[in-house]
Parts: sequence; C-alpha cells; structure tokens
Amino acid sequence: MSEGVYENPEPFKDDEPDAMKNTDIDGQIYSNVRAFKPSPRDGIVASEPDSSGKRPFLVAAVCLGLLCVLLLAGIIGLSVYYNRAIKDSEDKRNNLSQSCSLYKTNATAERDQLQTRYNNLTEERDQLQTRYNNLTEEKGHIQLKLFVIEQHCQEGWRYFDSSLYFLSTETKTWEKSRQDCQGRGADLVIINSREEQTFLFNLHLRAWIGLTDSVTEGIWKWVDGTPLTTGYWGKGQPDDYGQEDCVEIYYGQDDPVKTWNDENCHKYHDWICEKVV
Ligand SMILES: [Ca+2]
Ligand SMILES: [Ca+2]
Ligand SMILES: [Ca+2]
Repeated sequence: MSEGVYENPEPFKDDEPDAMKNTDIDGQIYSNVRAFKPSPRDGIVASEPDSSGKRPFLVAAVCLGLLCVLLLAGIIGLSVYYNRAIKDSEDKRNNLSQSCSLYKTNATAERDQLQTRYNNLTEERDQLQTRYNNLTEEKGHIQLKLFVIEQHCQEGWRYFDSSLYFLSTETKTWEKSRQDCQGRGADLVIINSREEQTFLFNLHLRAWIGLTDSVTEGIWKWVDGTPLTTGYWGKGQPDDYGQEDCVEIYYGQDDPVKTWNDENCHKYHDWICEKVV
C-alpha cells in the first residue's frame, strides 16, 4: 500500500495549513485511535469498532420494549380490573333489583292480605252492628210488651202465648160483645191452635168467640176475615137450629177440643176478647 501511494506522479497536494500538517500520518492516526480507545479502567469491554456504536441503541430498544411490555401488561391488567368492577357493579345492581322486586312482591301480598282481613273485619263489624241493632230493637219490643202485659194484667186480662185475653163480667149479644172488644183495642177471640182451645176451655166460661157464618150460611169465617180451617165443634154442631150464625165456647163437655156450638147471635152471653202482643 505505501508503495502505490508513493508511485503517484502527482504528488499529494496538501491543502491543510502548515500548523495542522503532520508528516507522520500513520503516527497521527494511531495517536487518535489511542486517544479514543477505551481503557479497562472505564469498565467498557473492548469490542469491535462497529458494534460499540449500536449498543446504547440496543439497550434503549430493549428498555423501550420492556417498557411497552409493562405498559401493555398494565393496560391489560387495568382492563381486566375495570371489566371485573363493571361486572361486580352490574351483579350488585341486579341483586339489588331482584331484592327490591321480591320485597315489592311480598309487600304487595301482605298489603292484599291486610286489605282482605280489614274487609272481613269490616263486614263482621257491620254484621255485629246489625245484630246489635236488631237485639236493641227486640229489647225495646220486649220491654214494651212487658209493659203492656203488666198494664193489662192489672186490669184483669189473662196472658197466654203472646196474647192477652179479656173475660167479660156481663153478658151481651155477639155484635155488642165484639163492639166492646174493639173499644178495648182488641176483637173477639180467634182460636188458632189446640193449645189455645184448651187454654180457653180451662177458663170454664160460656162465651162468644170471633167466628160467624152470618155472611154466607155454612161458610165460617173469623172476625179478621180468615176462613175456618180447624173447628172444635161439640157433638152434633153446628146445626143452625133456628138460624144460628154465631159461635160460643162452653165448658160443659168432657172433651176440651169438642166444645163449640153455633148459637143465635142475639142471645146474651159472656164474651172473650183477644189482643195479640
Ligand atoms: Ca188467637
Ligand atoms: Ca148458621
Ligand atoms: Ca147449634
């Protein structure tokens, strides 16, 4: 190589200032190399001249890569954490919604049960109130009935099975007898049952009762207009002997339920009035 350079006909033109000239170029190059050659004391291992310039970039790239990996891992971690937090929040919201829905359903059912119970109690209260009113009214009627019975008994009336009976102490015709009863707020007695017949028989009276066929012969009707259904006629009666259209009860019989006789309405007899209380 030194020989090629030295054989060039055109001598090398040196443009450098004289001050910078170095006659010994190789010596200058080697001195520069030595000046930049790292020494073992700097901690840098000697290597090839080309790789020593790329190493910092490689370290930086590795660090940058690691940083990217860490950053990516962080992003993935945050994403997982965020998704899990959202899922937990949704689960809590769903659980709360289900809990609220269940509570609302239970509360509605309980409210309906209470409403039903309230309605039943209200109905029961109304029934009790109605019963109380009826009993109060019945009590008033009983008190009035007792008062009327007491008053009439003091005037000589008899009481039997919700009826008061007035027994005359004089005699009159059937029609006059009825007028006397009506003047007392009553009427001639209507015998509705075997028990009532027996009760009257035991009074040992011969008296008018409220039965007549004066309107139509043979068609017996009570003074309230109702037809006769069961008659307690004596033997051979009624016989309408000499036009007998009014009925008397008399005690001169052995059988207490066979004591009636049709009699002439103008004859005078005792009479029995009846007032239902
Ligand atoms: Ca009667
Ligand atoms: Ca007759
Ligand atoms: Ca007769």
